[in-house]
Amino acid sequence: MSQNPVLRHDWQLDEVQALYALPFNDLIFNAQVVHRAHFDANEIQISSLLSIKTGSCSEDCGYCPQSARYDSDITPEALMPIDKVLEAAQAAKNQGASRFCMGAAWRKPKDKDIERVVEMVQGVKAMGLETCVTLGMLTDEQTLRLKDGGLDYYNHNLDTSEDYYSEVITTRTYQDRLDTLARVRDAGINVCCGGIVGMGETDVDRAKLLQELANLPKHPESVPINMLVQVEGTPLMGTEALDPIIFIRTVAVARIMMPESRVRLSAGRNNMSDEMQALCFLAGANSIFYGDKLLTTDNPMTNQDLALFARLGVRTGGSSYAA
Ligand code: SAM
Ligand code: DTB
Ligand code: SF4
Repeated sequence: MSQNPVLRHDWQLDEVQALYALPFNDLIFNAQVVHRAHFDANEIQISSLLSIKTGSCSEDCGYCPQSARYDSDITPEALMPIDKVLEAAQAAKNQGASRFCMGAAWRKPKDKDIERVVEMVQGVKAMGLETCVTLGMLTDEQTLRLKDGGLDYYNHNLDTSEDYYSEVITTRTYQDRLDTLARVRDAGINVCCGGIVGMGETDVDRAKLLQELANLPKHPESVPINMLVQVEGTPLMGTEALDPIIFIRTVAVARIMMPESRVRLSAGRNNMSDEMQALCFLAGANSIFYGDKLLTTDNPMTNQDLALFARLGVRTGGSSYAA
């Protein structure tokens, strides 16, 4: 359990729903108060993503263009050579990223994959970047190997509520995800865990997702809130778009429930106006994915993000390493 008395892990569903139901101005005000008590309100942390192994995934996540089961037009690629990964990390650092997140389209990695990923982690860390990987389900031994290799963060999302989960993914269970998250936490690796909204889930599902995240034994250090990126060929293509105000409310409720976590405005920014992103920052988001690509889909161009930050008077920062 967390030692900090401000951090709660006993949220009840009706309390989360009550936050969601606040008048918008009251919700944003409350989120700002919490945000300012824990963070510099004008500073945003930026992470860059790289897909180190793309496509041909055996899982059936209904949102994902990398599943082998769906006919999206991505080109599958084997695990990247280390020099190419380090080149991309250097470019991300030169553009100002403080964390480099490497994603692989695996259900679970093989032990020999872990050795190659550890080499990548060590190379990226040597550049002074924080490291994050997202590789699917892990065994105890693999988790400890990543920790010994110096990994800072592991990303593994709950994605949605336990109730809605089986509508989206059938090839692994919610409990499988919780088990991997517990391994990562127990190994002493920082946890990056959030979800996706706009997948056709209900208000209750969104509240339950946040309840699940905040009631983990320790809040994830990073909480990515993704807006579904609808990709042609995936089952979730054509889902009714989520009201942007509900997305902003989700960010604000996450901020209030997990006061010390970096809430990341994650996938979906390419379809958001500057004004909507500004409202997300006002609601307490203080991290973004930065760089022209997410894993396989487009993200805003870096110069567009830097221009928005300049207009908002936002500074980048938040790394645990010296710049
Ligand atoms: N294969 C690993 C896994 O699923 O755990 C790691 C990579 S996977 C692509 C990482 C996360 O990206 C998923 O858990 C999901 O939350 C997010 N994601 C994937 N496709 C997305 C989409 N179309 N829109 C929004 N988020 C997406
Ligand atoms: C997360 O929560 N979102 C990122 C990262 N963690 C790995 C991935 C978003 C992927 C969006 C679809 C794509 O580009 O393939
Ligand atoms: Fe595979 Fe991850 Fe995509 Fe699911 S989200 S299909 S596990 S790459």
